[in-house]
Amino acid sequence: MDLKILGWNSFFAENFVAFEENCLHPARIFLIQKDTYWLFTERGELKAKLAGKIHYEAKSKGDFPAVGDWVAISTGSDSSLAVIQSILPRLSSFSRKAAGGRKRKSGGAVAEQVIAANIDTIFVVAGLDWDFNLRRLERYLTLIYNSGADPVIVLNKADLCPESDEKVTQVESVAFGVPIHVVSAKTGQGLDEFAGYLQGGKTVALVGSSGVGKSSIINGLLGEERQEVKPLRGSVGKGIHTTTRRELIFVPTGGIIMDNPGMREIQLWGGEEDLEGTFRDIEEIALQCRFNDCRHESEPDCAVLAAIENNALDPARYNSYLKLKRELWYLEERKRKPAGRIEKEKWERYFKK
Ligand SMILES: Nc1nc2c(ncn2[C@@H]2O[C@H](COP(=O)(O)OP(=O)(O)OP(=O)(O)O)[C@@H](O)[C@H]2O)c(=O)[nH]1
Ligand SMILES: [Mg+2]
Ligand SMILES: [Zn+2]
Repeated sequence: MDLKILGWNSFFAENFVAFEENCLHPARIFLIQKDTYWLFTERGELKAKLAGKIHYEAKSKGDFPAVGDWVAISTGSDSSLAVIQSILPRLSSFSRKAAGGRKRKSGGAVAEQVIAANIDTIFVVAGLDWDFNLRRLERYLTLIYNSGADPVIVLNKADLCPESDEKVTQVESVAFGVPIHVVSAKTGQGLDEFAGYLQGGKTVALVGSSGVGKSSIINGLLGEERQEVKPLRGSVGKGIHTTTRRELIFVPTGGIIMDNPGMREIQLWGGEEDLEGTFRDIEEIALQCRFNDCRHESEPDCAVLAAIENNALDPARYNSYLKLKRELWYLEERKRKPAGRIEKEKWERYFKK
């Protein structure tokens, strides 16, 4: 396989020089099954294990390879089982906070879960039927702005919703400058618009709730029923995932596409600065606040609160902004301190008032 078609570029080549001297080969992970890593390489597909060194040195989940990662591998004499010796730096990484924090009440460290690495464009797929939620879109966009990939919004199932214009307008009001495509995996409407993102060497990923039609869109683009799709009579929207693995798939007309299981928990990972992209309108209004560090909660001469008063800003969007901001703040704090201490300090502050 030609590495360029796999997404190889000068960034990875520069970072690979040192490994090349050690006779290692470049490879890209397209699937992970437990401890087995499936790779695309110049010589075709290979199976690999992780070198013990990566296990020892990993400080958190985020230090392990993810689907989409470029890695440096050594191949044994029989070259059937390769060993991943190192992960190349990522051009982008789509991450969320690892789920399962609730059990660790005592406050373990927060961990990053890298869902996909080196993705150029992330498509947030929403259904024009039941799965339509602007607040969830804001959450996805915030994660994508943190990832370094470009966001695109795909509104699927256009065949079920003849009045899509109004929904497009609603989406436009929360996603500034983000391309929006109205498609139907069922009729094929709009699928040709994907071609622009899927040129050779480009990797795109589809994310969104279960049942919105991610796998159906991929099948439509491939022209074959490669991905399993939820049977029609199945209870759509009950949170049962049809797709259970993340995988990179070659599109015959060019590019690589990644299918994902539906995401139930979209726990933010990133910093408050990621909100700037998602809430450009609010950030712009905030330039008029009296205080530079205005939190837009109760400060005098707050332009954001004034905008809500004047019906220039939707209170639901404002609340979503505050909620995501608090979440990111809390995440920052937890990266530095255990959860128990943050709670304690919060109460101490409360009683001092
Ligand atoms: N009417 C209509 N139905 C669609 C369309 N796209 C997908 N569906 C149906 O929606 C259901 C869910 O589609 P999937 O492709 O399995 O959804 P998914 O997003 O991959 O779901 P998970 O793999 O669980 O995350 C299936 O019954 C599809 O046939 C569409 O454009 N129009
Ligand atoms: Mg699927
Ligand atoms: Zn303000």
